[in-house]
Amino acid sequence: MAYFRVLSAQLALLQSLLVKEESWAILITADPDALASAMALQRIIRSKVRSVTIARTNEITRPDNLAMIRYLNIPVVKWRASMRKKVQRFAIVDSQAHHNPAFAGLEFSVVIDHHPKSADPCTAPFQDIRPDYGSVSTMMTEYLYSAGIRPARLLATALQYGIRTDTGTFGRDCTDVDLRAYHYLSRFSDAGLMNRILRSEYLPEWLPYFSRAFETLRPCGRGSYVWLGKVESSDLLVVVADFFLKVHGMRWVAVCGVSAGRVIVVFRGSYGKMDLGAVAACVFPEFGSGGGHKTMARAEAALVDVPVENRSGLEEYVFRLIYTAAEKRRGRQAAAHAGTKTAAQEADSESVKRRNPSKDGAETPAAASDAGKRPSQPEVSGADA
Ligand SMILES: [Mn+2]
Repeated sequence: MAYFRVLSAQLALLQSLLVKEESWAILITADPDALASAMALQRIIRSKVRSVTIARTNEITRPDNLAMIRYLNIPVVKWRASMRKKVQRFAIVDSQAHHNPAFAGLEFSVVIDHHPKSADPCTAPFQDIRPDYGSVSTMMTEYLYSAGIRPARLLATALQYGIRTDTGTFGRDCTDVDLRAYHYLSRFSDAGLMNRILRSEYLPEWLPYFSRAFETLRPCGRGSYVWLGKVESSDLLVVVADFFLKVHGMRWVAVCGVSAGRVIVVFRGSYGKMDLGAVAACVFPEFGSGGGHKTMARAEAALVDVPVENRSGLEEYVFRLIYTAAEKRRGRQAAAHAGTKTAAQEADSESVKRRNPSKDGAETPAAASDAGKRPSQPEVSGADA
C-alpha cells in the first residue's frame, strides 16, 4: 500500500503550467503552515521556472514564527504591489483569494488550501482544496512524496512545525494522514531546531505583562479573569491567555485589555462544558461584538461606546460583564442539560438573537459544533494574523 495518495495527475497538471522563462510569486498570510507550504511548493517548482518568490501580505510579530523563519532560513519577503510587474504567475497556499484584500485583482495559477471552499468561483487552473486536512503542510508532504523529492532537513522541520501548529499538536482537526505525514517527515527533520522554535514562544519585553497578569488574576465564576490594562497589541492578550491554558485545573480564562481605543476580551478554555463563543457573543450588551469557538473566543467594543460612568472603573466593569455573561450561560447549559428549558431562558435566548443576528445559529448544538470547525479565515492562534 502506498504511504500517501498518488498525485501523478495533479503533478502533471502543475508541471504543464511551469515555463522556464516565467517568474512566480507564492503569496501567503504568513503563519507556520503557510510558510512551510510555500517553502515546499517553491522546492517543487523552482528548477522549472525562472524564479520563485515567497511573499507575505501580513506583518510577522510572534517570536515563534520569527524563530521559524530565522532558524529554517525561509526566504520570505514582504509583498509589495510594485513586485507585480516582475511576476508572471501567482500561487496561494493555505489561503484563498477571497481571504485577503491584498490578493484581490491578482490572477492565480495555483491554489492549494485546507480552509472551506469559497462560494465565489476560483478560476485558477490548478486548485487543490481539502478542508478535511489538518494542514496544508500535510498536503505538501504528499506532493513532495509523489514527486519523488526527499525533503531536506530545514524543509522537513518546517513542514512538521506547520502540521503541529495547525493541529494544535494533534489535538484538533487532525487526521490519520496528518499524523502519517509528521511521522514520515521525522526521518528528515531536525529535532534540535524544532525545539529551538518551540522554545521561542515569548519575547523578554513581554514579561512585565505576565507579572501584571499574575497580580490581577482572580476567579470569575468557574473561570478566571485577568486585566492587563493598556497593551501595545491585542496579540499580547492572546499570548497571556494561551499561557494560562497550561495551568492545571483552570477551566477557562478571560484576558482583557485596551488596545487602539478598544476594550478587548480574549477567552481561552481547555476543558469543561462552557461554550466560550456563546459567552463572548453576549459580553457587551447593546454595543460591541463577540463570538468564536467553544474553547477560543473574543469580544470587543470601542471605548467611546462604553457608558461614560464606567470608563474610569473599566477593570471592574468588564469583570462584571463577563461574570454575568458566563453565569447566565452556565445556568442555561445546566438547564438544557436537565432538559428543563424555562420561559426565562427562552426570553434570554431571544435577547441574544436580537443583539447578534449573525450568531444566533451558535445557540443550537449543531451550529455550535459547526462553529468548532476550521474558520474560513486562517486562525489567529499560532498564526500571526
Ligand atoms: Mn493552515
